Amino acid sequence: MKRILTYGTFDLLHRGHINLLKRAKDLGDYLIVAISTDEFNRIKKKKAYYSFDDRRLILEAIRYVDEVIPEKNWEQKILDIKKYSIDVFVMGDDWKGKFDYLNSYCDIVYLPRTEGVSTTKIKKELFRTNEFIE
Ligand code: C2G
Repeated sequence: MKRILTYGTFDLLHRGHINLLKRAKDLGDYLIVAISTDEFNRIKKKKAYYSFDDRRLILEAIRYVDEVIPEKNWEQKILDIKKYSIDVFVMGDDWKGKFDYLNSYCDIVYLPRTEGVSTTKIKKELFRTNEFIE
């Protein structure tokens, strides 16, 4: 059984996230997603709208996702790869090269990001439309 691992905040879930998760799952048989905790998002300087528990509930409901674990720090990836016997580490290519140091532990795959959608873009558009609600 080929085991896949990916990391992310996955806030305000959108088609870019789903495309990533689908393609990651297509690379193997079992997909583990490490979701950034609220505390780690503060370190990443990312403010998630949904709490870790909400994001975990949402990710666990996705057909491509087999298991969700917490991402608490930048340093846990090697331990996770060993602990979960990971064959392939997957990230969107906005991270291209950043995790090549893991290639002595498993295969590394960077998948093209889905253009035209992002959580930041969603938040900006919501904020802008809100301005015009009477
Ligand atoms: N993604 C994508 N296309 C988009 C937006 C996101 O393919 N339009 C991918 C990202 O490349 C990432 C995953 O979806 O692989 C999750 O995106 P984020 O939640 O923004 O993840 P990030 O905050 O970059 O966290 O240790 C790694 C970090 O936790 C990654």
